[in-house]
Amino acid sequence: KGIMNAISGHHFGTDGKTEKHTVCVEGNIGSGKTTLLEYFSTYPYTEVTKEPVEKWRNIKGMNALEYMYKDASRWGLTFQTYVQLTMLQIHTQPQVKRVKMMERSIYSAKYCFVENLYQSGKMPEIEYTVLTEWFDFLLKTQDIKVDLIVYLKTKPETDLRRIKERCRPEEKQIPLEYLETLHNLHEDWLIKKKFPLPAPVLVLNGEYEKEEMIKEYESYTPHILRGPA
Ligand code: DCP
Repeated sequence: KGIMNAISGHHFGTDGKTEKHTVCVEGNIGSGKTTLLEYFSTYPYTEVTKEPVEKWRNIKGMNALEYMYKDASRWGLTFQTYVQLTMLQIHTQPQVKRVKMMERSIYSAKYCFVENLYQSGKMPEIEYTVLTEWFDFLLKTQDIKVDLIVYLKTKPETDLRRIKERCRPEEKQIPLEYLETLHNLHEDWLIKKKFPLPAPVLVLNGEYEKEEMIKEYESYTPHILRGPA
Protein backbone atom coordinates (compact mmCIF):
# COMPACT_ATOMS: atom_id res chain seq x y z
CA LYS A 1 0.00 0.00 0.00
CA GLY A 2 2.97 2.30 0.68
CA ILE A 3 3.95 2.67 -2.94
CA MET A 4 0.38 2.71 -4.20
CA ASN A 5 -0.42 5.75 -2.09
CA ALA A 6 2.72 7.73 -2.66
CA ILE A 7 2.37 11.24 -3.92
CA SER A 8 5.03 11.53 -6.54
CA GLY A 9 6.73 14.60 -7.86
CA HIS A 10 5.46 17.72 -6.17
CA HIS A 11 4.36 18.83 -2.71
CA PHE A 12 1.07 20.17 -1.51
CA GLY A 13 0.83 23.56 0.16
CA THR A 14 -1.59 24.53 2.89
CA ASP A 15 -2.95 27.82 1.63
CA GLY A 16 -4.61 26.82 -1.63
CA LYS A 17 -8.04 26.39 -0.10
CA THR A 18 -9.78 29.19 -1.92
CA GLU A 19 -8.04 28.87 -5.27
CA LYS A 20 -9.73 27.23 -8.20
CA HIS A 21 -8.15 24.03 -9.35
CA THR A 22 -8.57 21.25 -11.85
CA VAL A 23 -8.20 17.55 -11.18
CA CYS A 24 -7.96 14.87 -13.89
CA VAL A 25 -8.71 11.27 -13.01
CA GLU A 26 -6.62 8.74 -14.88
CA GLY A 27 -6.31 4.97 -14.88
CA ASN A 28 -6.87 1.98 -17.12
CA ILE A 29 -10.22 1.09 -18.70
CA GLY A 30 -12.32 -0.31 -15.84
CA SER A 31 -10.12 1.14 -13.10
CA GLY A 32 -13.05 2.96 -11.44
CA LYS A 33 -12.71 6.54 -12.67
CA THR A 34 -16.46 7.02 -13.07
CA THR A 35 -17.17 5.76 -9.53
CA LEU A 36 -14.58 8.13 -8.08
CA LEU A 37 -16.07 11.07 -10.00
CA GLU A 38 -19.58 10.16 -8.86
CA TYR A 39 -18.39 10.18 -5.26
CA PHE A 40 -16.80 13.65 -5.56
CA SER A 41 -19.72 15.11 -7.52
CA THR A 42 -21.69 15.14 -4.25
CA TYR A 43 -19.48 17.91 -2.83
CA PRO A 44 -21.18 21.30 -3.36
CA TYR A 45 -18.03 23.09 -4.54
CA THR A 46 -16.96 20.53 -7.14
CA GLU A 47 -18.06 20.37 -10.74
CA VAL A 48 -17.65 17.09 -12.53
CA THR A 49 -17.75 16.95 -16.31
CA LYS A 50 -19.98 14.44 -17.99
CA GLU A 51 -18.46 11.19 -19.11
CA PRO A 52 -16.78 11.88 -22.44
CA VAL A 53 -17.22 8.25 -23.53
CA GLU A 54 -20.94 8.91 -24.05
CA LYS A 55 -20.03 11.54 -26.66
CA TRP A 56 -17.67 9.12 -28.42
CA ARG A 57 -20.48 6.57 -28.65
CA ASN A 58 -22.84 9.05 -30.25
CA ILE A 59 -21.57 11.59 -32.78
CA LYS A 60 -24.76 12.58 -34.54
CA GLY A 61 -25.97 9.02 -34.08
CA MET A 62 -22.68 7.36 -35.10
CA ASN A 63 -20.72 5.26 -32.63
CA ALA A 64 -17.03 6.14 -33.07
CA LEU A 65 -15.99 3.88 -30.18
CA GLU A 66 -17.60 0.90 -31.88
CA TYR A 67 -15.92 1.72 -35.21
CA MET A 68 -12.58 1.97 -33.46
CA TYR A 69 -12.91 -1.41 -31.71
CA LYS A 70 -14.12 -3.10 -34.92
CA ASP A 71 -11.24 -1.82 -37.06
CA ALA A 72 -8.62 0.23 -35.23
CA SER A 73 -6.37 0.58 -38.29
CA ARG A 74 -9.20 2.14 -40.29
CA TRP A 75 -10.89 4.22 -37.58
CA GLY A 76 -8.18 4.89 -34.99
CA LEU A 77 -7.39 8.35 -36.35
CA THR A 78 -11.05 9.30 -36.69
CA PHE A 79 -11.77 8.21 -33.14
CA GLN A 80 -8.70 9.80 -31.56
CA THR A 81 -9.26 13.06 -33.45
CA TYR A 82 -12.72 13.20 -31.91
CA VAL A 83 -11.39 12.28 -28.46
CA GLN A 84 -8.84 15.08 -28.75
CA LEU A 85 -11.59 17.56 -29.66
CA THR A 86 -13.94 16.50 -26.84
CA MET A 87 -11.12 16.56 -24.27
CA LEU A 88 -10.12 20.04 -25.43
CA GLN A 89 -13.73 21.18 -25.08
CA ILE A 90 -13.84 19.89 -21.50
CA HIS A 91 -10.44 21.37 -20.60
CA THR A 92 -11.41 24.81 -21.88
CA GLN A 93 -14.99 24.82 -20.54
CA PRO A 94 -15.28 27.79 -18.14
CA GLN A 95 -14.95 26.71 -14.52
CA VAL A 96 -17.67 27.98 -12.22
CA LYS A 97 -17.04 26.09 -8.98
CA ARG A 98 -13.86 25.97 -6.96
CA VAL A 99 -12.87 22.44 -8.01
CA LYS A 100 -13.20 21.07 -11.51
CA MET A 101 -12.86 17.32 -11.86
CA MET A 102 -12.71 15.53 -15.16
CA GLU A 103 -12.40 11.97 -16.41
CA ARG A 104 -9.16 11.53 -18.32
CA SER A 105 -7.49 14.33 -20.24
CA ILE A 106 -6.07 15.28 -23.60
CA TYR A 107 -2.77 13.95 -22.18
CA SER A 108 -3.77 10.33 -21.54
CA ALA A 109 -5.49 10.26 -24.93
CA LYS A 110 -2.16 11.13 -26.53
CA TYR A 111 0.41 9.45 -24.28
CA CYS A 112 -1.52 6.23 -23.67
CA PHE A 113 -4.10 5.57 -26.40
CA VAL A 114 -2.62 7.24 -29.50
CA GLU A 115 0.80 5.98 -28.47
CA ASN A 116 -0.60 2.45 -28.22
CA LEU A 117 -2.19 2.61 -31.68
CA TYR A 118 1.07 3.85 -33.15
CA GLN A 119 3.37 1.45 -31.32
CA SER A 120 1.19 -1.56 -32.18
CA GLY A 121 1.34 -0.69 -35.88
CA LYS A 122 -2.35 0.20 -36.12
CA MET A 123 -1.72 3.87 -36.78
CA PRO A 124 0.61 4.78 -39.64
CA GLU A 125 3.35 7.31 -38.96
CA ILE A 126 1.70 10.02 -41.07
CA GLU A 127 -1.52 9.85 -39.00
CA TYR A 128 0.46 9.82 -35.76
CA THR A 129 2.43 12.86 -36.93
CA VAL A 130 -0.68 14.82 -37.93
CA LEU A 131 -2.31 14.11 -34.53
CA THR A 132 0.94 15.02 -32.76
CA GLU A 133 1.19 18.36 -34.58
CA TRP A 134 -2.40 19.15 -33.58
CA PHE A 135 -1.68 18.10 -30.00
CA ASP A 136 1.50 20.23 -29.75
CA PHE A 137 -0.29 23.22 -31.26
CA LEU A 138 -3.21 22.91 -28.82
CA LEU A 139 -0.86 22.66 -25.84
CA LYS A 140 0.93 25.82 -26.92
CA THR A 141 -2.11 27.92 -27.72
CA GLN A 142 -4.92 26.75 -25.43
CA ASP A 143 -5.45 26.95 -21.69
CA ILE A 144 -5.21 23.29 -20.73
CA LYS A 145 -4.39 23.76 -17.07
CA VAL A 146 -4.30 20.74 -14.76
CA ASP A 147 -3.31 21.00 -11.08
CA LEU A 148 -3.50 17.40 -10.00
CA ILE A 149 -3.70 13.98 -11.59
CA VAL A 150 -5.36 11.25 -9.55
CA TYR A 151 -4.11 7.91 -10.82
CA LEU A 152 -6.28 4.92 -9.98
CA LYS A 153 -3.75 2.14 -10.09
CA THR A 154 -5.15 -1.31 -10.77
CA LYS A 155 -4.09 -4.71 -12.02
CA PRO A 156 -5.11 -5.43 -15.64
CA GLU A 157 -6.86 -8.61 -14.40
CA THR A 158 -9.09 -6.49 -12.14
CA ASP A 159 -9.89 -4.13 -15.02
CA LEU A 160 -10.86 -7.06 -17.23
CA ARG A 161 -13.19 -8.48 -14.59
CA ARG A 162 -14.91 -5.11 -14.15
CA ILE A 163 -15.20 -4.57 -17.92
CA LYS A 164 -16.89 -7.98 -18.21
CA GLU A 165 -19.25 -7.14 -15.35
CA ARG A 166 -20.40 -3.84 -16.81
CA CYS A 167 -20.87 -5.28 -20.34
CA ARG A 168 -20.36 -2.31 -22.64
CA PRO A 169 -21.04 -3.97 -26.03
CA GLU A 170 -18.07 -2.29 -27.77
CA GLU A 171 -15.68 -3.69 -25.15
CA LYS A 172 -16.74 -7.37 -25.34
CA GLN A 173 -13.61 -8.49 -27.21
CA ILE A 174 -10.98 -6.67 -25.16
CA PRO A 175 -8.21 -9.17 -24.34
CA LEU A 176 -6.08 -9.04 -21.18
CA GLU A 177 -3.05 -8.27 -23.32
CA TYR A 178 -4.59 -4.97 -24.47
CA LEU A 179 -5.17 -3.92 -20.85
CA GLU A 180 -1.60 -4.92 -19.95
CA THR A 181 -0.24 -2.72 -22.74
CA LEU A 182 -2.41 0.22 -21.66
CA HIS A 183 -1.40 -0.35 -18.03
CA ASN A 184 2.26 -0.15 -18.99
CA LEU A 185 1.65 3.07 -20.94
CA HIS A 186 -0.08 4.64 -17.92
CA GLU A 187 2.87 3.57 -15.74
CA ASP A 188 5.40 4.90 -18.29
CA TRP A 189 3.69 8.27 -18.26
CA LEU A 190 2.50 8.70 -14.66
CA ILE A 191 5.18 6.84 -12.69
CA LYS A 192 8.27 6.55 -14.90
CA LYS A 193 7.67 10.01 -16.39
CA LYS A 194 8.59 9.00 -19.94
CA PHE A 195 6.27 11.72 -21.27
CA PRO A 196 5.81 15.23 -19.86
CA LEU A 197 3.61 15.34 -16.74
CA PRO A 198 1.26 18.35 -16.68
CA ALA A 199 0.70 18.13 -12.90
CA PRO A 200 1.73 16.20 -9.77
CA VAL A 201 0.36 12.67 -9.51
CA LEU A 202 -1.53 11.21 -6.56
CA VAL A 203 -1.60 7.43 -6.80
CA LEU A 204 -4.62 5.66 -5.29
CA ASN A 205 -5.01 1.93 -4.94
CA GLY A 206 -7.89 1.15 -7.29
CA GLU A 207 -8.02 -2.52 -6.32
CA TYR A 208 -10.45 -1.95 -3.43
CA GLU A 209 -14.16 -2.54 -3.90
CA LYS A 210 -17.09 -0.47 -2.59
CA GLU A 211 -16.76 0.50 1.11
CA GLU A 212 -12.96 0.14 1.16
CA MET A 213 -12.70 2.23 -1.98
CA ILE A 214 -14.83 4.95 -0.41
CA LYS A 215 -12.52 4.94 2.63
CA GLU A 216 -9.59 5.35 0.27
CA TYR A 217 -11.30 8.36 -1.38
CA GLU A 218 -12.11 9.84 2.03
CA SER A 219 -8.58 9.59 3.33
CA TYR A 220 -7.31 11.53 0.31
CA THR A 221 -10.13 14.05 0.03
CA PRO A 222 -8.12 17.00 1.49
CA HIS A 223 -5.38 16.42 -1.07
CA ILE A 224 -7.73 15.87 -3.97
CA LEU A 225 -10.02 18.82 -3.34
CA ARG A 226 -7.48 21.36 -2.20
CA GLY A 227 -4.74 20.78 -4.71
CA PRO A 228 -1.28 22.27 -4.64
CA ALA A 229 -0.80 25.74 -3.22
N1 DCP B 1 -10.68 4.96 -25.15
C1 DCP B 1 -9.84 4.98 -26.24
N2 DCP B 1 -9.04 6.05 -26.48
C2 DCP B 1 -9.01 7.09 -25.61
C3 DCP B 1 -9.81 7.08 -24.48
C4 DCP B 1 -10.65 5.98 -24.26
O1 DCP B 1 -9.85 4.02 -27.02
N3 DCP B 1 -8.22 8.12 -25.89
C5 DCP B 1 -11.66 3.87 -24.97
C6 DCP B 1 -11.33 2.84 -23.97
C7 DCP B 1 -12.66 2.41 -23.42
C8 DCP B 1 -13.54 3.65 -23.57
O2 DCP B 1 -12.87 4.47 -24.54
O3 DCP B 1 -13.22 1.39 -24.22
C9 DCP B 1 -13.71 4.41 -22.28
O4 DCP B 1 -12.50 4.36 -21.57
P1 DCP B 1 -12.15 5.15 -20.26
O5 DCP B 1 -11.05 4.42 -19.58
O6 DCP B 1 -11.91 6.57 -20.60
O7 DCP B 1 -13.51 5.12 -19.40
P2 DCP B 1 -14.13 3.96 -18.51
O8 DCP B 1 -15.60 4.24 -18.41
O9 DCP B 1 -13.72 2.64 -19.03
O10 DCP B 1 -13.44 4.23 -17.12
P3 DCP B 1 -13.75 3.58 -15.69
O11 DCP B 1 -14.14 2.16 -15.91
O12 DCP B 1 -12.42 3.74 -14.97
O13 DCP B 1 -14.83 4.40 -15.09
